[in-house]
Amino acid sequence: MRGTALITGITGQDGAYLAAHLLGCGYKVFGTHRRTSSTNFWRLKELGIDCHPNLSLVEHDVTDPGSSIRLIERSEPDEVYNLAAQSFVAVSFDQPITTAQINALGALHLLEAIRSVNPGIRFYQASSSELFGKVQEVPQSETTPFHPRSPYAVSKLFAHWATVNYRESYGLFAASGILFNHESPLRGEEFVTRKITQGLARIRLGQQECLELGNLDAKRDWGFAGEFVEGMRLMLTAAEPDSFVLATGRSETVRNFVRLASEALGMSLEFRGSGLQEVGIDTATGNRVVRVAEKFYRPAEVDLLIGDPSKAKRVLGWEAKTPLEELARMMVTRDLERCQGRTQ
Ligand code: NDP
Ligand code: GDR
Repeated sequence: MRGTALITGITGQDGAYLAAHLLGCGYKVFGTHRRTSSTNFWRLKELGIDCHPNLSLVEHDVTDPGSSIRLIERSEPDEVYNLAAQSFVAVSFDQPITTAQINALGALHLLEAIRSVNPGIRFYQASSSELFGKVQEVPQSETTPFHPRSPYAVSKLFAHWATVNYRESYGLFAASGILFNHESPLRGEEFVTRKITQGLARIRLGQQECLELGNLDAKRDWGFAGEFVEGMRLMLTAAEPDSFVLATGRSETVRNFVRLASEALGMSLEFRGSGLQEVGIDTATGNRVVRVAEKFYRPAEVDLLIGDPSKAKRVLGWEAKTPLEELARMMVTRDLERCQGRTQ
């Protein structure tokens, strides 16, 4: 047995991949999920780990400080991975306080619980490239100044600095992973890559006419989530706690991701017009399959993210391997299967 890991947010994309990775490495894993009226374990099922003998699922909400202490006392982890978050940037503009309570105070509750119960526990905080926000430097690395552009990013900035502060003040092994966007067939449907792969799969099968998107010019550094979670474990098994950027080093526009996903489906799209008038035409049918809708624009946008992962490569031996073309193909293939009603 490698030790015991506690993952908050195990029902999410990264929580599921991380649990599968740690179980594969021989860990005993405790995963937290929120009390809801219906269970949300579909990702754990897709990865075939929902009934794993070394996985225990426990109810917990990171906004409850007392239950965070009891969680740490009862699970007695060697490593805590704090992935729980209100992770959708767009929603954070409508729900800034809930976002801060979960993302900022939630992390602090866990750090306090670790400090009180067992300061020897190693802590991973899921920080984000959204911290960089307004472009200051290209590519962005651990030394690039932060300029958050959303309530989500502001809340994550608090959690990042709290992690650094508990490392410096109390000597906790507290690591912060500044991860650039990472996607997979298990990505939530509202995030742009999955919205695109699911929408195009439905269009391909005649189940949907058109896909409405917001800012097609935004550029993101997209990697495969299954590889990024391996970097999280490497941060907690490193010699020293530190902050690390995980990224691919390649950035593409949302428009180009639409092109890659449509090519993986055997479709060819041509974009015409600009701004809110821009449309994507299926060259085989002449149909307008992509439209731009103002409601998907954000009050403040992060225009360009491209990461410099060289420190992670040098210190942790981590690097992203899956090209974006392969990631897009993986996602559309799974969405086609789902739309056709096949589970495997
Ligand atoms: P998801 O949105 O897929 O998962 C978030 C998880 O947090 C879900 O399990 C959710 O539970 C849980 N959660 C939400 N609120 C609470 C709460 N109050 N108490 C306990 N759990 C809660 O996100 P990802 O898996 O994509 O991301 C994981 C983490 O990494 C997040 O912190 C995110 O902000 C961060 N991150 C993600 C990146 C990415 O590209 N994916 C990049 C950089 C950072 P429920 O299922 O009940 O909603
Ligand atoms: P992001 O991911 O905000 O980068 O946060 P998202 O996929 O939501 O947006 C990426 C970019 O695409 C643009 N966009 C759209 N986005 C969505 N969701 N829907 C649309 O219709 C649409 N059209 C254009 C957005 O404006 C944006 O520029 C993700 C989350 O996982 C965070 O939790 C994480 O911290 C960061 O990645 C790194």
